[in-house]
Amino acid sequence: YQTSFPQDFLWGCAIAAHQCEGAWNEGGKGVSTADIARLGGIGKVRQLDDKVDPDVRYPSHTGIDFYHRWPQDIEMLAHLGIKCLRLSIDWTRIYPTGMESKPNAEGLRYYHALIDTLLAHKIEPIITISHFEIPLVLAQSIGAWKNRAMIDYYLRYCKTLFNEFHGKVTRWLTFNEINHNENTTEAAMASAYRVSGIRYDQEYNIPQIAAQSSYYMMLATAEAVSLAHAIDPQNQVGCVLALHPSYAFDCQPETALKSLQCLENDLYIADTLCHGKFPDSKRRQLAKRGIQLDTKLEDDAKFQAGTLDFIAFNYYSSTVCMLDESQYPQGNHFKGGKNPRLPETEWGWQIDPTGLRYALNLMDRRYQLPILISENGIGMEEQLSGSELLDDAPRIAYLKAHLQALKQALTEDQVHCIGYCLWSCFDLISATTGEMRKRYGLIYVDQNDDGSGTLQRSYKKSAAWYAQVILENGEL
Ligand code: BGP
Repeated sequence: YQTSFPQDFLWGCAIAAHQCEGAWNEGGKGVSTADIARLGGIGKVRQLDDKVDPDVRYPSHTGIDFYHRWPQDIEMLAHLGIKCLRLSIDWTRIYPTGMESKPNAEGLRYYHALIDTLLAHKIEPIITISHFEIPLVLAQSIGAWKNRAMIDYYLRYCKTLFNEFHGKVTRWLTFNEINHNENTTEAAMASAYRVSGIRYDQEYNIPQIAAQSSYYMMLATAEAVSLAHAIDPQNQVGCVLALHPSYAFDCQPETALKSLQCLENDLYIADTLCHGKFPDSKRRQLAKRGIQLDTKLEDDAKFQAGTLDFIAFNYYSSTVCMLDESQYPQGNHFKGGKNPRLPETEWGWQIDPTGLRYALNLMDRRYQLPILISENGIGMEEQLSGSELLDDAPRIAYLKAHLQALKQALTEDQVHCIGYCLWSCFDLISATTGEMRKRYGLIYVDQNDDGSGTLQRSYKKSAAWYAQVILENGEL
């Protein structure tokens, strides 16, 4: 049994291409759905354009210039002693429109160089295949994941990656926050769009389209697992969930029931991917709501053959379930109410380390698969003054409390967790708001919302703290 963190525990960080790379039209890259998302402004969700407007500054177009600065950036990470870096490959660097028959050699060269450098530093690359960006041409011509044809385009892209990085990468993640595709409340529609490339604001039968597109993404995941195993039996494939435990607000049994139903509804995707079967109850529930899925007989065998090797989840906050949803705060990123017992960040994300332990227990018992915490961290407004080391004590406190909860899950609950990817090593573009002002990094990046920064990097105090945690293998 476990008495501490395992020796081979994957201490790491996570980033995503469109939030850091920039160079949106270099190296033969095509335009992605992320490249038309405007800056939302202070705490505001980003709005989408139909095409790139030359008069607008889109945050993904410059990011933090990782595309040009990665050699120094990796060097800085290597000093922290991290064991893995979860990074995404931008689909449009490999297939600019998603529809080409041959991949873009320049895009592949870039990722080869990056991955080779990580390996040279003994940092394992864990690759997210689709992290909130899809070739815009695919989104606009075939409706992205609304269309079954997406599966073939996605698998063509996957096959290229599995073949190219054979022997270099063995851990893969098919989608980031796949379950967010069904979070189609008005406030969260943009995050659903990020996952599936579907303009829910322009759809009239949202429940049908959300269920159908999730079905196709699940099928694509199962097929990607089988493909990855066929190309290299060493390959391990997971998929990332967004997990935010939803506690019943009061002691009413009805609230507890509703909270259970919300959870079940959120987890049916992971159930399908881990158990290899689309749940019968979900099928009946959909039918009752008049939702007919486009399914094929052979799909069932594909689900069965392509179950995940491990499960991954991002955890930032818990939320509360209330019977009266009109009490939910407007514009809340997480569907739910506020927990009066918990503090929150400047962006209203409630801080709950026990929620991480809760999520770990839930995943472990339900799926009995190795778990990767694929993201966890805190977004804060921070200002660097002169050459002083930025003292981000609240971040250290946040991380420490969450790592303590993780340790309890490992040692007291005997949960099987293989790694922790901190979001993030660098300050980068916020996915929901597009802001730079919402900083997550262990490393400060001098970049502003208007793009006026010098892009210079400097360690914050949390960087040295995390390096020490890694050195002591989690002895806090
Ligand atoms: C997760 C995303 C990340 C990241 C993080 C923080 O949902 O997977 O891409 O951005 O949230 O969110 P934000 O940047 O919106 O604060």
